[in-house]
Amino acid sequence: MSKPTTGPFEKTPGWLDWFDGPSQPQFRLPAGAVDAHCHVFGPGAVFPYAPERKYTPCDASKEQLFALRDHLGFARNVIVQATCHGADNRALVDACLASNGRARGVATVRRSVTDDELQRLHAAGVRGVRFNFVKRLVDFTPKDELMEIAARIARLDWHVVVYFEAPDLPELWDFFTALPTTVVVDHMGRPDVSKPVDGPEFALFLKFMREHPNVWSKVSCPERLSKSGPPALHGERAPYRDVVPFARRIVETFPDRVLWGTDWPHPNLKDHMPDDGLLVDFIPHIAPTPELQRKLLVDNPMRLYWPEEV
Ligand code: 0GY
Repeated sequence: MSKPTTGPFEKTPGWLDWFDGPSQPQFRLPAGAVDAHCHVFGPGAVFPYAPERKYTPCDASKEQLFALRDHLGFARNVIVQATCHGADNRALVDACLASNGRARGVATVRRSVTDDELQRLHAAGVRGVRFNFVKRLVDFTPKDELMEIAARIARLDWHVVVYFEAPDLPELWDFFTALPTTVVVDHMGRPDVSKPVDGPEFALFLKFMREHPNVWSKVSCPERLSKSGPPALHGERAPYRDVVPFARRIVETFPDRVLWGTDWPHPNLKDHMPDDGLLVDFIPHIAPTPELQRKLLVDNPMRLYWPEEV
Protein backbone atom coordinates (compact mmCIF):
# COMPACT_ATOMS: atom_id res chain seq x y z
CA MET A 1 0.00 0.00 0.00
CA SER A 2 1.25 3.48 -0.73
CA LYS A 3 1.79 6.03 2.02
CA PRO A 4 -0.94 8.46 3.07
CA THR A 5 -0.73 11.66 1.08
CA THR A 6 -0.99 15.17 2.41
CA GLY A 7 -3.59 17.24 0.58
CA PRO A 8 -4.70 20.86 0.81
CA PHE A 9 -6.17 20.35 4.30
CA GLU A 10 -4.11 20.33 7.50
CA LYS A 11 -5.04 17.20 9.40
CA THR A 12 -6.18 17.58 13.01
CA PRO A 13 -3.17 17.87 15.39
CA GLY A 14 -2.45 14.52 17.00
CA TRP A 15 -4.11 12.64 14.14
CA LEU A 16 -2.28 9.44 13.28
CA ASP A 17 -1.76 8.38 9.66
CA TRP A 18 -3.20 4.99 8.90
CA PHE A 19 -0.71 2.14 9.03
CA ASP A 20 0.51 1.47 5.51
CA GLY A 21 2.21 -1.88 6.11
CA PRO A 22 -0.60 -4.19 7.25
CA SER A 23 0.63 -7.70 8.01
CA GLN A 24 -0.66 -10.79 6.28
CA PRO A 25 -3.45 -12.19 8.46
CA GLN A 26 -3.05 -15.75 9.68
CA PHE A 27 -6.82 -16.21 9.59
CA ARG A 28 -7.99 -17.09 6.10
CA LEU A 29 -11.21 -15.23 5.31
CA PRO A 30 -13.99 -17.31 3.73
CA ALA A 31 -14.52 -16.82 -0.02
CA GLY A 32 -16.70 -13.79 -0.70
CA ALA A 33 -15.99 -12.06 2.64
CA VAL A 34 -17.23 -8.48 3.00
CA ASP A 35 -15.48 -5.70 4.93
CA ALA A 36 -18.77 -4.11 6.00
CA HIS A 37 -17.45 -0.96 7.67
CA CYS A 38 -14.74 1.16 6.09
CA HIS A 39 -14.35 4.68 4.80
CA VAL A 40 -12.74 6.75 2.07
CA PHE A 41 -11.39 10.20 2.95
CA GLY A 42 -11.01 12.59 0.04
CA PRO A 43 -8.52 12.99 -1.38
CA GLY A 44 -9.27 16.48 -0.11
CA ALA A 45 -8.01 18.08 -3.33
CA VAL A 46 -10.75 16.26 -5.27
CA PHE A 47 -13.47 15.74 -2.66
CA PRO A 48 -13.12 18.55 -0.09
CA TYR A 49 -13.92 17.88 3.54
CA ALA A 50 -17.14 19.36 4.93
CA PRO A 51 -16.98 22.85 6.47
CA GLU A 52 -18.91 21.61 9.54
CA ARG A 53 -16.49 18.70 10.22
CA LYS A 54 -15.13 18.12 13.72
CA TYR A 55 -11.82 16.69 12.50
CA THR A 56 -9.70 16.69 9.37
CA PRO A 57 -8.33 13.27 8.50
CA CYS A 58 -5.39 12.38 6.32
CA ASP A 59 -6.46 11.37 2.82
CA ALA A 60 -7.40 7.72 2.33
CA SER A 61 -8.35 7.06 -1.26
CA LYS A 62 -10.44 4.40 -2.95
CA GLU A 63 -7.32 2.93 -4.57
CA GLN A 64 -5.73 2.53 -1.14
CA LEU A 65 -8.93 0.95 0.21
CA PHE A 66 -9.13 -1.51 -2.68
CA ALA A 67 -5.45 -2.41 -2.20
CA LEU A 68 -6.17 -3.18 1.47
CA ARG A 69 -9.21 -5.27 0.46
CA ASP A 70 -7.06 -7.40 -1.81
CA HIS A 71 -4.19 -7.66 0.67
CA LEU A 72 -6.43 -8.88 3.49
CA GLY A 73 -8.43 -11.24 1.25
CA PHE A 74 -11.82 -9.53 1.25
CA ALA A 75 -14.02 -9.70 -1.84
CA ARG A 76 -16.14 -6.62 -1.20
CA ASN A 77 -16.46 -3.44 0.84
CA VAL A 78 -19.29 -1.50 2.40
CA ILE A 79 -18.14 2.10 2.48
CA VAL A 80 -19.72 4.17 5.24
CA GLN A 81 -19.99 7.94 5.05
CA ALA A 82 -17.85 9.52 7.76
CA THR A 83 -18.71 12.80 9.43
CA CYS A 84 -15.71 14.64 7.97
CA HIS A 85 -17.51 14.56 4.60
CA GLY A 86 -20.84 15.71 6.08
CA ALA A 87 -23.71 15.02 3.68
CA ASP A 88 -21.51 15.36 0.60
CA ASN A 89 -21.37 11.76 -0.57
CA ARG A 90 -19.25 12.34 -3.69
CA ALA A 91 -16.14 10.52 -2.47
CA LEU A 92 -18.23 7.53 -1.42
CA VAL A 93 -20.18 7.46 -4.70
CA ASP A 94 -16.96 7.77 -6.70
CA ALA A 95 -15.49 4.78 -4.83
CA CYS A 96 -18.60 2.65 -5.27
CA LEU A 97 -18.75 3.41 -8.99
CA ALA A 98 -15.06 2.57 -9.43
CA SER A 99 -15.37 -0.77 -7.63
CA ASN A 100 -16.89 -2.86 -10.44
CA GLY A 101 -19.81 -3.71 -8.20
CA ARG A 102 -17.57 -4.77 -5.32
CA ALA A 103 -18.47 -1.86 -3.05
CA ARG A 104 -21.79 -0.64 -1.74
CA GLY A 105 -22.37 2.39 0.42
CA VAL A 106 -24.07 3.93 3.43
CA ALA A 107 -24.64 7.65 2.88
CA THR A 108 -25.52 10.67 4.97
CA VAL A 109 -28.41 12.78 3.70
CA ARG A 110 -30.30 15.79 4.97
CA ARG A 111 -34.05 16.41 4.88
CA SER A 112 -33.48 18.56 1.76
CA VAL A 113 -32.27 15.60 -0.34
CA THR A 114 -34.37 15.20 -3.49
CA ASP A 115 -35.92 11.95 -4.70
CA ASP A 116 -33.73 12.22 -7.81
CA GLU A 117 -30.62 12.40 -5.63
CA LEU A 118 -31.75 9.36 -3.64
CA GLN A 119 -32.24 7.50 -6.93
CA ARG A 120 -28.75 8.51 -8.08
CA LEU A 121 -27.29 7.27 -4.81
CA HIS A 122 -29.17 4.00 -5.19
CA ALA A 123 -27.85 3.54 -8.72
CA ALA A 124 -24.31 4.07 -7.42
CA GLY A 125 -24.78 1.32 -4.83
CA VAL A 126 -25.98 3.11 -1.70
CA ARG A 127 -28.23 0.89 0.42
CA GLY A 128 -28.46 2.76 3.71
CA VAL A 129 -28.19 6.06 5.57
CA ARG A 130 -26.20 6.72 8.70
CA PHE A 131 -27.51 8.64 11.72
CA ASN A 132 -24.67 9.65 14.02
CA PHE A 133 -25.37 10.50 17.68
CA VAL A 134 -21.79 10.68 18.93
CA LYS A 135 -21.59 14.21 20.31
CA ARG A 136 -17.87 14.74 19.64
CA LEU A 137 -18.52 14.00 15.94
CA VAL A 138 -21.72 15.80 14.98
CA ASP A 139 -24.09 18.60 15.90
CA PHE A 140 -27.59 17.57 16.96
CA THR A 141 -30.15 16.81 14.23
CA PRO A 142 -33.82 16.87 15.31
CA LYS A 143 -35.29 13.37 15.52
CA ASP A 144 -38.34 14.32 13.44
CA GLU A 145 -35.98 15.18 10.57
CA LEU A 146 -34.25 11.81 10.90
CA MET A 147 -37.58 9.98 11.08
CA GLU A 148 -38.72 11.72 7.91
CA ILE A 149 -35.53 10.61 6.14
CA ALA A 150 -36.00 7.06 7.45
CA ALA A 151 -39.53 6.91 6.04
CA ARG A 152 -38.28 8.03 2.63
CA ILE A 153 -35.36 5.64 2.41
CA ALA A 154 -37.51 2.73 3.67
CA ARG A 155 -39.35 2.98 0.34
CA LEU A 156 -36.06 2.21 -1.42
CA ASP A 157 -35.59 -0.82 0.83
CA TRP A 158 -32.55 0.80 2.43
CA HIS A 159 -31.69 0.52 6.12
CA VAL A 160 -30.49 2.89 8.84
CA VAL A 161 -27.04 2.63 10.44
CA VAL A 162 -26.82 4.25 13.87
CA TYR A 163 -23.73 5.26 15.80
CA PHE A 164 -24.02 6.09 19.49
CA GLU A 165 -22.32 5.46 22.83
CA ALA A 166 -23.71 2.98 25.39
CA PRO A 167 -24.78 5.56 28.03
CA ASP A 168 -27.05 7.18 25.40
CA LEU A 169 -29.05 4.05 24.51
CA PRO A 170 -31.85 4.63 27.09
CA GLU A 171 -32.53 8.11 25.70
CA LEU A 172 -32.42 6.92 22.09
CA TRP A 173 -34.38 3.67 22.64
CA ASP A 174 -37.83 4.96 21.63
CA PHE A 175 -36.49 6.64 18.51
CA PHE A 176 -34.54 3.56 17.41
CA THR A 177 -37.43 1.19 18.03
CA ALA A 178 -39.78 3.39 16.00
CA LEU A 179 -37.56 3.27 12.90
CA PRO A 180 -39.34 1.48 10.02
CA THR A 181 -36.27 -0.26 8.60
CA THR A 182 -33.53 -2.66 9.58
CA VAL A 183 -31.34 -0.79 12.09
CA VAL A 184 -27.61 -1.58 12.10
CA VAL A 185 -25.66 -0.47 15.19
CA ASP A 186 -22.05 0.56 14.69
CA HIS A 187 -19.41 -0.99 16.94
CA MET A 188 -21.85 -2.74 19.33
CA GLY A 189 -23.13 0.60 20.59
CA ARG A 190 -19.69 1.33 22.06
CA PRO A 191 -19.82 -0.67 25.32
CA ASP A 192 -17.45 0.18 28.15
CA VAL A 193 -15.48 -3.07 28.09
CA SER A 194 -14.02 -2.43 31.54
CA LYS A 195 -17.52 -3.19 32.86
CA PRO A 196 -18.66 -6.82 33.16
CA VAL A 197 -20.08 -8.46 30.06
CA ASP A 198 -22.98 -9.64 32.27
CA GLY A 199 -23.51 -6.18 33.78
CA PRO A 200 -26.53 -3.91 33.28
CA GLU A 201 -25.08 -1.72 30.53
CA PHE A 202 -24.36 -4.51 28.09
CA ALA A 203 -27.52 -6.38 29.19
CA LEU A 204 -29.52 -3.41 27.93
CA PHE A 205 -27.89 -3.66 24.52
CA LEU A 206 -28.57 -7.40 24.36
CA LYS A 207 -32.20 -6.74 25.35
CA PHE A 208 -32.40 -4.13 22.59
CA MET A 209 -31.33 -6.75 20.05
CA ARG A 210 -33.41 -9.54 21.56
CA GLU A 211 -36.67 -7.56 21.65
CA HIS A 212 -36.20 -5.98 18.22
CA PRO A 213 -35.43 -8.51 15.49
CA ASN A 214 -34.82 -5.70 12.99
CA VAL A 215 -31.73 -4.60 14.97
CA TRP A 216 -28.31 -5.78 13.76
CA SER A 217 -24.86 -5.04 15.18
CA LYS A 218 -21.42 -4.55 13.75
CA VAL A 219 -19.01 -6.40 16.05
CA SER A 220 -16.26 -4.08 14.92
CA CYS A 221 -13.67 -1.70 16.34
CA PRO A 222 -11.94 -3.65 19.13
CA GLU A 223 -9.07 -1.17 18.70
CA ARG A 224 -11.45 1.67 19.58
CA LEU A 225 -13.15 -0.07 22.51
CA SER A 226 -10.20 -1.86 24.12
CA LYS A 227 -8.84 -0.55 27.40
CA SER A 228 -6.04 -3.08 27.58
CA GLY A 229 -3.96 -1.06 25.18
CA PRO A 230 -2.48 -1.62 21.78
CA PRO A 231 -0.65 -4.80 20.96
CA ALA A 232 2.90 -4.48 19.70
CA LEU A 233 2.73 -4.31 15.92
CA HIS A 234 3.60 -7.68 14.44
CA GLY A 235 3.71 -9.05 17.99
CA GLU A 236 0.79 -10.75 19.64
CA ARG A 237 -1.71 -11.99 17.07
CA ALA A 238 -4.70 -12.12 19.41
CA PRO A 239 -5.01 -8.48 20.39
CA TYR A 240 -7.77 -6.58 22.17
CA ARG A 241 -8.69 -9.51 24.43
CA ASP A 242 -10.93 -7.40 26.68
CA VAL A 243 -13.32 -6.81 23.76
CA VAL A 244 -13.64 -10.50 22.84
CA PRO A 245 -16.34 -11.51 25.41
CA PHE A 246 -18.62 -8.66 24.27
CA ALA A 247 -18.32 -9.29 20.54
CA ARG A 248 -18.47 -13.05 20.93
CA ARG A 249 -21.63 -12.84 23.03
CA ILE A 250 -23.37 -10.89 20.27
CA VAL A 251 -22.13 -13.18 17.50
CA GLU A 252 -23.20 -16.34 19.34
CA THR A 253 -26.59 -14.93 20.42
CA PHE A 254 -27.58 -13.25 17.16
CA PRO A 255 -25.54 -15.02 14.46
CA ASP A 256 -27.83 -13.90 11.62
CA ARG A 257 -27.70 -10.20 12.51
CA VAL A 258 -24.00 -9.40 12.82
CA LEU A 259 -21.53 -7.72 10.48
CA TRP A 260 -17.79 -7.11 10.67
CA GLY A 261 -15.59 -4.38 9.25
CA THR A 262 -12.05 -3.07 9.55
CA ASP A 263 -13.07 0.58 10.06
CA TRP A 264 -10.08 1.51 7.89
CA PRO A 265 -8.59 4.16 7.90
CA HIS A 266 -9.54 4.30 11.60
CA PRO A 267 -10.59 7.91 12.20
CA ASN A 268 -9.86 9.60 15.50
CA LEU A 269 -7.49 7.09 16.99
CA LYS A 270 -5.00 9.04 19.05
CA ASP A 271 -2.90 6.45 20.92
CA HIS A 272 -2.20 3.80 18.32
CA MET A 273 -3.06 2.90 14.76
CA PRO A 274 -4.00 -0.75 14.29
CA ASP A 275 -2.47 -3.22 11.89
CA ASP A 276 -5.45 -4.32 9.76
CA GLY A 277 -3.90 -7.78 9.37
CA LEU A 278 -4.08 -8.18 13.16
CA LEU A 279 -7.67 -6.99 13.16
CA VAL A 280 -8.57 -9.82 10.77
CA ASP A 281 -6.92 -12.24 13.18
CA PHE A 282 -9.37 -10.99 15.84
CA ILE A 283 -12.27 -12.56 13.90
CA PRO A 284 -11.89 -16.25 14.90
CA HIS A 285 -11.81 -15.21 18.56
CA ILE A 286 -15.29 -13.68 18.30
CA ALA A 287 -16.72 -16.08 15.70
CA PRO A 288 -15.05 -19.38 16.59
CA THR A 289 -16.69 -21.76 14.10
CA PRO A 290 -16.62 -21.79 10.30
CA GLU A 291 -20.41 -21.48 10.25
CA LEU A 292 -20.39 -18.35 12.45
CA GLN A 293 -17.57 -16.92 10.34
CA ARG A 294 -19.49 -17.51 7.13
CA LYS A 295 -22.62 -15.83 8.49
CA LEU A 296 -20.67 -12.86 9.88
CA LEU A 297 -18.50 -12.25 6.86
CA VAL A 298 -20.50 -13.49 3.86
CA ASP A 299 -24.16 -14.45 4.35
CA ASN A 300 -25.29 -11.51 6.50
CA PRO A 301 -23.62 -8.67 4.58
CA MET A 302 -24.69 -10.20 1.28
CA ARG A 303 -28.33 -10.37 2.45
CA LEU A 304 -28.24 -6.71 3.47
CA TYR A 305 -26.15 -5.16 0.68
CA TRP A 306 -26.33 -7.50 -2.32
CA PRO A 307 -29.73 -9.20 -1.81
CA GLU A 308 -30.15 -9.69 -5.55
CA GLU A 309 -27.19 -12.10 -5.51
CA VAL A 310 -28.38 -14.20 -2.59
C1 0GY B 1 -16.04 5.16 12.80
C2 0GY B 1 -15.82 5.84 14.06
C3 0GY B 1 -15.61 7.16 14.26
C4 0GY B 1 -15.79 8.19 13.29
C5 0GY B 1 -16.84 8.29 12.48
O1 0GY B 1 -18.11 9.31 10.88
C6 0GY B 1 -17.14 9.43 11.60
O2 0GY B 1 -16.45 10.44 11.64
O3 0GY B 1 -17.71 7.32 12.44
C7 0GY B 1 -15.19 7.60 15.59
O4 0GY B 1 -14.55 8.66 15.67
O5 0GY B 1 -15.50 6.90 16.59
O6 0GY B 1 -16.92 4.33 12.68
O7 0GY B 1 -15.34 5.45 11.84
